[in-house]
Amino acid sequence: MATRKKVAKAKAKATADAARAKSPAKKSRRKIVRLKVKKPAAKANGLPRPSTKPWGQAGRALEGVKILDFTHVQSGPTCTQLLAYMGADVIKVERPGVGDITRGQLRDVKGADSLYFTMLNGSKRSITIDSKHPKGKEILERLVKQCDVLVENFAPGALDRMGLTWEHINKLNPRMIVASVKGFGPGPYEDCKVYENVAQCAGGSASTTGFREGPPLVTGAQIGDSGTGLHLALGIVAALYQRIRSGRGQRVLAAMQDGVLNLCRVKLRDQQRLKHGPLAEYSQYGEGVPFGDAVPRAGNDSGGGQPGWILKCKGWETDPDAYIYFITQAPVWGAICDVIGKPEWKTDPDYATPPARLPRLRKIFDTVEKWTETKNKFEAMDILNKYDIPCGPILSMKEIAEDESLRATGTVVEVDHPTRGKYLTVGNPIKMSDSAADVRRSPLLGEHTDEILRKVLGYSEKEVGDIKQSGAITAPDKPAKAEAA
Ligand code: CAO
Repeated sequence: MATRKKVAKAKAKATADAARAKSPAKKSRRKIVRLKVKKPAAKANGLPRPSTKPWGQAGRALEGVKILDFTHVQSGPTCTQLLAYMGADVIKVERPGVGDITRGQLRDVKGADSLYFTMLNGSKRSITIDSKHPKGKEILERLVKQCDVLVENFAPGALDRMGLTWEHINKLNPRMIVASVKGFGPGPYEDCKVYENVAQCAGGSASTTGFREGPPLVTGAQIGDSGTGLHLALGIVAALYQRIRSGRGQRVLAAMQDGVLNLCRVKLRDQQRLKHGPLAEYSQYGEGVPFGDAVPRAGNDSGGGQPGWILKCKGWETDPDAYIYFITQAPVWGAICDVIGKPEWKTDPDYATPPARLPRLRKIFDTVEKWTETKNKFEAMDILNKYDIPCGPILSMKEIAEDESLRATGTVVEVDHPTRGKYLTVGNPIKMSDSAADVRRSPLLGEHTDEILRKVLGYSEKEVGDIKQSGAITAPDKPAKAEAA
């Protein structure tokens, strides 16, 4: 019966083919079809045809990417929060009952997650899993199979001790990217635990920050933690792109020492320049202070070829932030002279050219300061900007928190949290015209455990019940005590 049907079908197809070959009308239609296929380069470079959807409605940049977020404290969470802002589904795995240690650090509202935690873990989902419990290990392995990227910043060796070695992960899911922040890369310090300031010191920042007469200084910007998180995010996105071609994952490592050094590269530049003579743009050159064999601390000297300094503005006696950064950019030297009431400096050979000014920077900035002290920092900005003189007010955190324009661009965002109420967070500093930032509040500890077990990992009602009974996702009777900050 089936054979007879097949023969009849084949006959019918042959008749139709013959008829199509004979009919000129049909022939031309076939031609048109061929032309249609040839004409538009629908998949130029293997890319799909440009979306016709309105901007911002074609999904977010990282939509569809699942991240197993095994990060804590600051460096790792910064990385995964950025990926979440860009649309990745970030599943944060936390220890039952305790969670990320920062939930309880520097608490300002009793009983609520700290701002330390909430500002670094927005737009993520939280699942609690005891990674050392046999059932917990099983759940983690399911997550490894489901996710695209595992991000972690445990102390060296901690992930291996959980049984999640690279070899094992790669066997479970050859497409998985395993991304880590560590304090140091391979070498004498690779086993060390590292926090922000250690990285600033080991990466060249502390030695080159501060005033010549004072000790090394750490900066307020978290270049070791958040800076390295940013580096890691870039590595992850590049690895995801490479995976499209290679089909396989890879390990991505961002060491905090390396990240800090990358941000201090101008100082390594200056270290090499020292071999060829003094660094003329450093104020100590003009002050006649000899250079040693390592790059010195340069106070508020600007790092580039255009000398700059921080100058007092009106009110500096009582307001610690009444200052402006002022740059004596060469192309606007004439305008600077006019504004500060020194028109004669435009032609005076001691001041008219950049090389002539270098040994006199202290005197120049003292004179400019006499002018800036007569204006508040915003008045000075208004005047200087009219002449394209590069400058910037020293903005306090209070002023930044209240800045309307930063709110308008989504760089500062207010979100609402169920236990602490409204708080400010930093949104995505990277603006994308077709991928609006997805900035949401941070999750409560284990808020999404149930939904992830069921919807992401496909556990049945009974299995979820068994998992709850097992103790793999709940706090032990006597919860581990979170360490103080
Ligand atoms: N279930 C069970 N155990 C868990 C767990 C979970 N869900 N999550 C973490 N743990 C365990 C780890 O397995 C580890 O146990 P072992 O030491 O027995 O292997 C333990 O918690 C502690 O992890 P840790 O050593 O990473 O944490 P720490 O507080 O002692 O150290 C830090 C913190 C930041 C110094 C260290 O993680 C580190 O050096 N990380 C790399 C560099 C880094 O990112 N530093 C920046 C931090 S931000 O300032």
